[in-house]
Amino acid sequence: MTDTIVSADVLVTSPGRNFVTLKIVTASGAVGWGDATLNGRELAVASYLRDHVCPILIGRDPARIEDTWQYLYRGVYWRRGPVTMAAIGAVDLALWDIKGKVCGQPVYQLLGGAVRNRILSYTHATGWDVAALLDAVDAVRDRGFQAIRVQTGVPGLDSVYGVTKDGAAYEPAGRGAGPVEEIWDTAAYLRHVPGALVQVREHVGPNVALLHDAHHRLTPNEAARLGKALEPVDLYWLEDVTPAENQEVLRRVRAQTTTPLAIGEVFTTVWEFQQLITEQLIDFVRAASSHVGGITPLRRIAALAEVWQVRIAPHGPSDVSPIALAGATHVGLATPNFAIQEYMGYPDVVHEVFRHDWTYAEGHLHPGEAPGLGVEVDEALAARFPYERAYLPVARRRDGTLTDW
Ligand code: KDG
Ligand code: MG
Repeated sequence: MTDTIVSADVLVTSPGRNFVTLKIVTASGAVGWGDATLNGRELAVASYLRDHVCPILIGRDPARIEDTWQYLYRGVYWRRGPVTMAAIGAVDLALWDIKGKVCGQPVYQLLGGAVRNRILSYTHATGWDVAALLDAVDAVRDRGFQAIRVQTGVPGLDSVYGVTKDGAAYEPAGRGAGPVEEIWDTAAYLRHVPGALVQVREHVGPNVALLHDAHHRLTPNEAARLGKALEPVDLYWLEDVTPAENQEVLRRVRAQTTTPLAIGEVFTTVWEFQQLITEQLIDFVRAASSHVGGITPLRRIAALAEVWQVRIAPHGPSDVSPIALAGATHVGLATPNFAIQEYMGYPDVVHEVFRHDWTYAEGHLHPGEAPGLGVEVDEALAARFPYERAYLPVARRRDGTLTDW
């Protein structure tokens, strides 16, 4: 018998940081959860869903996941873009959750079953100076991580992407009336980072995977210089070396360095990855299961990438909710060219609002065996944390020019 969607509602909650969550309920009583969080623009996605998407979901067959994806992507005419794709991603995640629950199977089984026993994951180590960074690296190794993203402060700068002065977890979104403004100096960064990362490599030895995120700030030539300078560090990857636009520039970077490149947390469709994958300009795709429009397109990207020996490694910072993280881990367990999952971690209260079956142990994640995605939202607890306006920072050069953050 065909089931139908009877309600679709959006919850905005802020247990330490903002999350936007979609709840879809069917006539048979199945409940599906999706993540629609877009850091710093949360309410735009909430409105897109509430005002435009939720009304047209009512009465649809929840089993028709691909058709609903096409309906919301092609059917909108004004397609693509992070707001649209995060909204579609939430619907897609919620429908996979429902399909799993209806079938009594974890989503990874519906994707073809496990191709590995567990998923390698990496977390962040942050230190304002090298000594603090080495302590942070030791601390995350003590928690079992064998893959670590390392970010360090830069002499002469007051704030640096990914780094806290007190070693606390880095959370870029700041609550308040407007974005914090940071001063950025690429030359100082390029002078400092290679030497700092060489010291990290010497400290951990050859067997720990080290990653670094340049966060969109370099020109192609600067990126090539950094990639070359980091070759002795033997990075697992260097991430987002150049801004998202103008993908041709990666050809120049690629021709100059063998340091592996990871790109794509801000890309929202398979088409934005097409050139990067088919020209093998990158080694790792960073798409999140939410921002790229759900599990359905993430698998499509993975299939294209597999043909070109590119691997996928979904985005998993604190602004990707435990629901989208669950989506990524189900894909990860069932997808051969899945490499590694970012797991920045969450404060305890987030684990209480989003009760999840996925687990972390010894540097690895597993999606669990609960039917669907395996995440249930405690709505009463979520309601105790109303939305708080928050923005990502903006960056300016020393002369005041706005630059990429
Ligand atoms: O919202 C911005 C964050 O998601 C981003 O800064 C995190 O670059 C990031 C990463 O690789 O986790
Ligand atoms: Mg990144």
